Parts: sequence; structure tokens; C-alpha cells
Amino acid sequence: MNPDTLGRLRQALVELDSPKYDELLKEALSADMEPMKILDTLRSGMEEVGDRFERSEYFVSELVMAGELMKRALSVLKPHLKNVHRARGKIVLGTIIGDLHDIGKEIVKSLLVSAGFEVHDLGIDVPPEVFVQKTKETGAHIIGISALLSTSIANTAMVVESLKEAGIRDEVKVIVGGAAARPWMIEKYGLDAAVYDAVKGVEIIKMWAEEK
Ligand code: B1M
Repeated sequence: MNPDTLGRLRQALVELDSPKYDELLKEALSADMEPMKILDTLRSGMEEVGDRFERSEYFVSELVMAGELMKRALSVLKPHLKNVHRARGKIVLGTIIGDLHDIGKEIVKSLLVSAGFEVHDLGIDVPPEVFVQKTKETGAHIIGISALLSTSIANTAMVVESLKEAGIRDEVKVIVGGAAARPWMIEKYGLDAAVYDAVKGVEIIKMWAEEK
């Protein structure tokens, strides 16, 4: 493989050059590149797309296009993320209300499924009570919330409040992950963990499952 395939793949994503992107994605896969390495590279490309959006060089239509390209890679890479199959526990997963971003959540879901978790994915724009309802229904001990917008991440505190109201706060761990997650939110919103990175998030979830 050309040593700069990943760099060029990232660039093709940033430039929204769809044919080049597909070609380089194929090249990276046929060279047996680590799927997580490819995803991390693409994530960094998405950050640059976001930066261009902030500088008004890109508009929402470009964000949509970048999202489509990223999803295309995800569907190709997903089967390669699967390795271990062990019943590890149940987790309720979703993107918080007000937030429609789901690419990071899909990555986390694939990693959790491959690590042997039974994942109940509620999708995007999920209200707090729906997280709690599904948790009660499935007997899950972990809620994973994805949050990319600083405007809606505070809604994760409402999930914690709903758990308290349902009388099950002590039985359920809550982890929030995504571009908007910061460690100070753990205390402020009453969470158990807040991470920026999918692998780190899955490590924490595995640790909690082992403690059970
Ligand atoms: Co939006 N968007 N977007 N967007 N978008 C961001 C997030 C933004 C940072 C761009 C920017 O300005 N730099 C900005 C948020 C700013 C802020 O709040 N501080 C932003 C904005 C402003 C908006 C809109 C408001 C734009 C508008 O309409 N004016 C709007 C909001 C809509 C809404 O949600 N209500 C909007 C819309 C969209 C699209 C729908 C067009 C599209 C999403 C398509 C989709 O998801 N299906 C989109 C995109 C593509 C982006 C960027 C460019 C890329 C996001 C992405 O998919 N990254 C993004 C820029 C950025 O992130 N810097 C941006 C790749 C993905 C693999 O990374 O999702 O971070 P990520 O997931 C990571 C980790 O965060 C972590 O693991 C994943 C893998 O490493 N992780 C977890 C995620 N969830 C986890 C859960 C865990 C653990 C880890 O445990 C449970």
C-alpha cells in the first residue's frame, strides 16, 4: 500500500471527492489496515470538515455530504470490527434529544456488539424518559448516550433525573460520549463517565460489566 493512503483518504473526505474517496477506501481495506485506524483518520477528516463549516467555507449541505461519505466507510468497516462474541451485558444506547448526529454512535455500537454486549439502540433525538423506559424494559445496567452538540448535551442531566424519579439511579451507570463531552460534566450532570473517544468509552463499559 502507498504509505500515504490514509493521508490521501482523509483529504478526499475533506474535499468531498467521492470517487477518489471510494478508491482510497478500497485501497486501505485491501492493504489490511486496522479498521479503527481508518476510522480515526476519517474522524480527524470530519473534524476538519467541521472547522471549515465554522469558518463558513462549508455549509450544512457539505456536512450532509461528509456524513454520507463517513457512513459509507462505516458500512464497509463494520464487519471488520467484529471479533469477540461473549454475553457481557445489556446496554441502552442513543443520541440525546435535540441531537441528530449518529455516526459516532454507530461506531460505538459496532464496538460494543463486537465486544459481546446486547445493545438496544434507540436512535437519535432520544427523550430522557425513553432511555429510562427501555432500561427498565430490558433490565440493562448501562445507558450510553452520544452527544455532539454543546447546546443539547445538558439534556443528559435529565436522563439522570429520570432514573432518580424511577428509583433506579443506583442500579444503572450512565456514560456520555461524543465531541461535546467533557470530564467536568460528570459532576455537573450527575453522570458516571464522560468520554471523547469510542475506544475509551467501550473500555469503561467493559470494566463496569465485569464489576457486576
Ligand atoms: Co453537525 N455539528 N450539525 N452535522 N457535525 C458538528 C458536531 C460541529 C462540531 C461542527 C462545527 O461547527 N465544527 C457543530 C457543533 C458545535 C457545537 O455544538 N459546539 C455542528 C453543528 C453546529 C450542526 C448543526 C447545528 C448545523 C446547522 O444546521 N446549522 C446541525 C445540528 C443538527 C442537530 O443535531 N440537531 C448539524 C447537522 C449535521 C449533519 C446532520 C448535517 C451531519 C451529521 C450526519 C449524521 O450524523 N448522520 C453533521 C456532521 C457530519 C458534523 C461533523 C462535521 C462530523 C460529525 C461526525 O460524524 N464525526 C461535526 C464536526 C466534528 O465532529 N468536529 C459536526 C465523525 C464521528 C466518527 O465522530 O461523532 O465525534 P463523533 O464520534 C466519535 C466520538 O465522539 C465518540 O466515538 C466516536 C468514534 O471515535 N463517541 C462516543 C460518540 N458517541 C459516543 C458515545 C460513547 C462513547 C464515545 O459512549 C456512549
